[in-house]
Amino acid sequence: MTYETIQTATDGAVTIITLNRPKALNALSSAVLDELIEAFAAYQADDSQRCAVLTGSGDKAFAAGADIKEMAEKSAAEFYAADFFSKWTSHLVEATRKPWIAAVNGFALGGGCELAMMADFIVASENARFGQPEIKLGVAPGMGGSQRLTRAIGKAKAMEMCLTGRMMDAGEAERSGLVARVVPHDELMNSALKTAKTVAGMPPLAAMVNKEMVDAAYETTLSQGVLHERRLFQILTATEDKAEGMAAFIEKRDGVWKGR
Ligand code: CO8
Repeated sequence: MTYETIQTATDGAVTIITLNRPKALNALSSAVLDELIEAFAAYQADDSQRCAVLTGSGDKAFAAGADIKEMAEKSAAEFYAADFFSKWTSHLVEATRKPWIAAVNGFALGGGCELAMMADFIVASENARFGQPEIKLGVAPGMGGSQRLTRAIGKAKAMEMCLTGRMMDAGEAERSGLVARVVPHDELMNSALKTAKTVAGMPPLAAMVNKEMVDAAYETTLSQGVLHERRLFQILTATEDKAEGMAAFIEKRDGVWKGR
């Protein structure tokens, strides 16, 4: 598949998706969204692919936000009629049940920060900068930033960032719980790929279930979440991969996963 605004590649069982508008700091236009939807659907549908990494091209940005030039002329009626921004959540978050990692290589601002937060976790280069500067444009986050940022780093910092538009550097993002790990800039893709290959080497149904369980913690009460976890755990015990995983442990060998 050939794309105009993104690139895709595979490395074994890992799909690499690269936002590819470096001159516009990988701003997220409608064309980018349409292509990302296709790329993520292809990843989800391909049984040979077990983890994905999303990153930005160029040295400067993961994505500097939704495309301001595209949005500047749109009316409120157009935003509302199109339910603008809704497809990000429905396709990249809800429909993508397999794991994916954001490898943030530079600016992740506005929609760029929101897109990174849709990933299962973020690996950041030392150059990464996160922010929700929409207030400076007279607007506010629209792709989940006010909710996911607050859940990730707490009200005080999220409120400060949304109200001032200030950027958070990679070190602060790691200390605050926004990113899983910070690595030297030149090692970002190697490091993200290594992690993705570790995830891709896991039993695929168990990977999906683990993702679903952790995501449930965002949505529900503790007792409901613990019950949901226990039921999913019990269902997983019926898989061939569970029998294989436990046999492999006892026989001191690596498991061979079937995804069923
Ligand atoms: N949209 C479109 N183009 C962009 C964007 C963007 N979000 N960000 C950067 N660009 C373009 C610039 O216009 C410039 O293009 P050109 O060369 O044609 O002038 C090119 O990328 C390089 O950018 P800069 O020259 O600005 O590079 P600097 O190194 O000087 O600055 C910054 C880098 C600080 C990242 C700066 O580009 C910046 O502040 N960008 C915008 C960040 C931002 O505000 N993001 C939030 C966008 S809004 C959003 O995501 C949620 C929805 C908001 C709705 C708004 C409705 C009107």
